[in-house]
Amino acid sequence: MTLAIMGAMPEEIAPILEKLGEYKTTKYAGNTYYEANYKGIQLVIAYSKIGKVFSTLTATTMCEHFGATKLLFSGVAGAISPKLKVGDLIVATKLAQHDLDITAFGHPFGYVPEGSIYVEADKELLALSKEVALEMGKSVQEGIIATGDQFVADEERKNWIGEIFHADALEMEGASVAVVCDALHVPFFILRAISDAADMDASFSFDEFLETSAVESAEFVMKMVDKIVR
Ligand code: 3QA
Repeated sequence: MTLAIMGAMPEEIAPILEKLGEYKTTKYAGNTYYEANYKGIQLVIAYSKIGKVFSTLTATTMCEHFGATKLLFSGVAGAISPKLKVGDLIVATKLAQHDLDITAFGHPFGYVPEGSIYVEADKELLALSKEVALEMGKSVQEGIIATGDQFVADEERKNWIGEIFHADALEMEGASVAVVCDALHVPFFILRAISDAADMDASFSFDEFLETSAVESAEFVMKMVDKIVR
């Protein structure tokens, strides 16, 4: 089995690479992929670069070129739900693209023909994450994540995304990874630790908490890997 672990930014996968120590490095289509043997399974790890297009390329490459049969995403997100504070973890139950808009034709936001507004995460991986949360004594929220090619630093935009998509957090890669994995029938799991509240202070908060929140997320994802291996 090959398990993919993906992030968008270098900071999001650095804590994972640190845990592995030894790995093989391959360049492919403008990204670096790290392959390692971990407790008897193959891991392929990469950061995509920011946004839906790069994350689509990386998720596709991990599945189609490196043969990943499960994909875990680890990273940070902006909070929409006031219950989510910096450092808190959110597991996506389903994801939507908040910037996909053909409403001029009477379609709802996030929808295009032959697509769907939401893509649901793998139920088994969600169940596993509950076990991990219990064992770690961590409170992990499940919720809807909205994705778009925009760093949201605006209360109004954030609230709009929250209302239209019932989203609890937002980021820039989850839904595109979800679309790829869903289309290729690869079970996926998207985990994010909050780095900011997508408001006017978002960029400062993000800069301050990117690293610590990325570590929170990475530690949880590695516990997930340990569960999958057993
Ligand atoms: C945005 C990163 C992108 O990969 C999405 C972080 C956290 N808070 C967010 C918010 N709106 C949208 N997404 C997020 N990730 C980084 S842009 C700054 C890059 O700096 C999730 C996320 N409020 C690079 C140095 O110049």
